[in-house]
Amino acid sequence: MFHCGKFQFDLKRPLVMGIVNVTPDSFSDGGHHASAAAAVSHALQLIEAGADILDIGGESTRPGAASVSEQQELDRVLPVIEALRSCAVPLSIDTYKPAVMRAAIQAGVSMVNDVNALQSDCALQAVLHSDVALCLMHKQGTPLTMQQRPHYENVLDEVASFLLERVALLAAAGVARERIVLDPGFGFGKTLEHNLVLLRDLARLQELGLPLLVGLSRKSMLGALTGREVNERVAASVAAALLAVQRGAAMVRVHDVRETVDALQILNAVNKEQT
Ligand code: PT1
Repeated sequence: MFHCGKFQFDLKRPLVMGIVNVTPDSFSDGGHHASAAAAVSHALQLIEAGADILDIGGESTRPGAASVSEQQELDRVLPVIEALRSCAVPLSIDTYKPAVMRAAIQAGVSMVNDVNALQSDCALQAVLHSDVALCLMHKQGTPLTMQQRPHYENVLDEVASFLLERVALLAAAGVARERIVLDPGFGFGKTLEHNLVLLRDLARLQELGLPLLVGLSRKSMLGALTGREVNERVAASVAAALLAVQRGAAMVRVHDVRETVDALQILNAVNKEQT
């Protein structure tokens, strides 16, 4: 069982997390979704398309992205959370800032998705006395510089031991395992080869015994493999999501919800026949 605020999932089928960006640089049309109203209407479309959960983010963490102030991030995400709080699916806040976590939990989110794995000062305290789910992600470096010279002796071992360490810390603080999902952090301080190794051997991370979340949607890794620009990576993203689920991912974080749901329905039908 995966506990996500007042929601629960048995994880018998993979979950689709729809991405709701409230950042002006997120879309090629120069900030169309920057306004809260546009983000909300985009979010409602993702629910309609079959999203199981929505991940709301007010600061881009893609390579080279600049950080935004706490206040700016709050101004972006809070109106969106408030407008969506009574929608049919749980809301996740994509943030590494403790103040944003606190405000988002107060406003009704069911999950905190932290690319910094709750390593910021006070991040653990911000989530401890709540019932929200927690996504702990691995990264090397910070978004501004992480793609400059990623280096690992063994990327799988290093990602696994980092995540295990973070889980142990949360367990020691009294966080129930049912609240935790783990994410290898595709594209966060990884070369194409590192990303491919992680995806190829994702099943090894399953041995950590917690659900895995995978975010590959439209990432540069897919651009490197296909030669396609970011908005032309839908097919590659769907293929990557399908491969991730086949290798054990419990949840995929995607832009293209409808297409991903369709693909997973085929996989689910085929897998059902096996049992
Ligand atoms: C992710 C993720 C995330 N990715 C989780 N949260 C982003 N849990 C934001 C590129 O290489 O994978 N897991 N929140 C977006 N980050 C990136 C990173 C976007 C790399 C693009 C790239 O293009």
